[in-house]
Amino acid sequence: MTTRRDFLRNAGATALAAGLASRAQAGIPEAMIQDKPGTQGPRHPVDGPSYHPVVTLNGWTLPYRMKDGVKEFHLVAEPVVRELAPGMTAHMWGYNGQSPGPTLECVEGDRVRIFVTNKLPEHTTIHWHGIRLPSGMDGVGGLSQPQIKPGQTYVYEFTLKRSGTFMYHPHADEMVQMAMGMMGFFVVHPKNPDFMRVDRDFVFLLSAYDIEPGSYTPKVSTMTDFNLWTFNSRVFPGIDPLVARSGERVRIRVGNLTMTNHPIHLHGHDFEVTGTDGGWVPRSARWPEVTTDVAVGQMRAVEFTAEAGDWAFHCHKSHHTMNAMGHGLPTMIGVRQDDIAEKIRKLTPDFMGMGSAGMADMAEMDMPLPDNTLPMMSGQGPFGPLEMGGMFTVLKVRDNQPLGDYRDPGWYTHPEGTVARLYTGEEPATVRADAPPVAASDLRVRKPGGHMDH
Ligand SMILES: [Cu+2]
Repeated sequence: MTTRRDFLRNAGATALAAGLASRAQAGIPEAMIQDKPGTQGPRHPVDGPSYHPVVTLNGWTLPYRMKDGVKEFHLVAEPVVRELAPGMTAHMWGYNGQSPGPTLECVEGDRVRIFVTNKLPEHTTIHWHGIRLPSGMDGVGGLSQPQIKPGQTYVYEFTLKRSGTFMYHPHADEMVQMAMGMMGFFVVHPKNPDFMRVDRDFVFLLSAYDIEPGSYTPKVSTMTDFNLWTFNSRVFPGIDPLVARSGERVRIRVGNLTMTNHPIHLHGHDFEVTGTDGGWVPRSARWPEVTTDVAVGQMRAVEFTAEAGDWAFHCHKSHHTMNAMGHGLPTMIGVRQDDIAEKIRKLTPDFMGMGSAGMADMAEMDMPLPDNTLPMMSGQGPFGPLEMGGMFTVLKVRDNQPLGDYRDPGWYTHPEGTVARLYTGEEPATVRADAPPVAASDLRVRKPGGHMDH
């Protein structure tokens, strides 16, 4: 992680100063811009009721100002440049300098006033997904309001009646604007800071992009065949780790604004789904899981007690832990290519026969790639290449991680005798199990015929 506590303290002071400066002015609060993709630490409230802030993975929380008892935010919809991982940037649309936009954090009972300025080349709106509000504040262009034209600023104002985890996104030219990266999180904390209290509370959105190798702008009409599967518009190895201390209660809130479902899987723990975008899940309705499917337009908050180690945390669709790849690749497992490769190389000197024993060797190959294109799988772990991309990161839990410290602690030091080891003894002879005899009655197959059973 790029942020440190002292940096955070300074950032908080800057926000406070900015808040004071803007308070002197009437009208719209200034729009704060963030152009760095690193995870910012929690932004503690400087004003209004107390709460335990969230940490947005590879993102940040938008500062607010208080004006006459109303929390005021300023979102700017605009073209942005987002680094998806070192070595690749994308030309997207987002809010306040980033895609996704900043997380908004409020408290149940807050009155909010959100100014939305449109700096896009086309009209937009913002829909506040999951929040109960007057229908005219719901942000559906044409249905609940006129679209916000380029250059205009609209004001949304409502009272947050319930705590929970919500999202925001355009409801105007939605296919294009969401394919370009326009979305963000809206967290409403409970009025009672001890209700559903956790020690660490992470949030991020699932989003997917289709960016041709060598290009920068997402294709906006792709329906299912995306090639970049992201946590908060980042792909592994560009996604920061989730860091915790052993024994801490950890919550991870995951919202899905892609075009397909994502079974989100955590190693080394079992968790419970404690919240959806409809609200908190009562204790009696929870059950233990290690994977939870987050369907399109859904949010799932999971909670668990952190156990020491380095634990993979990823989407369980194996294509979603890969970066841009050709889905038309033939399976070459078991195909001998050495003789034919020599012949092809005479015609195309760069040709490499590959994948005869799977595709793992491709992670180690130094293949020439087009500019602004990431390898299909990459990342280096303490034991070798990690062979991952896309929706993958590591939950790093340490016994001695300082409270409130989100810095990457490095790789886990395994206690002696707790790492899988190479066997170097004798190999016993292979023994084939005898198949038990099959009874004749087991082979009776009834062929379909007639409708006598109907
Ligand atoms: Cu997935």
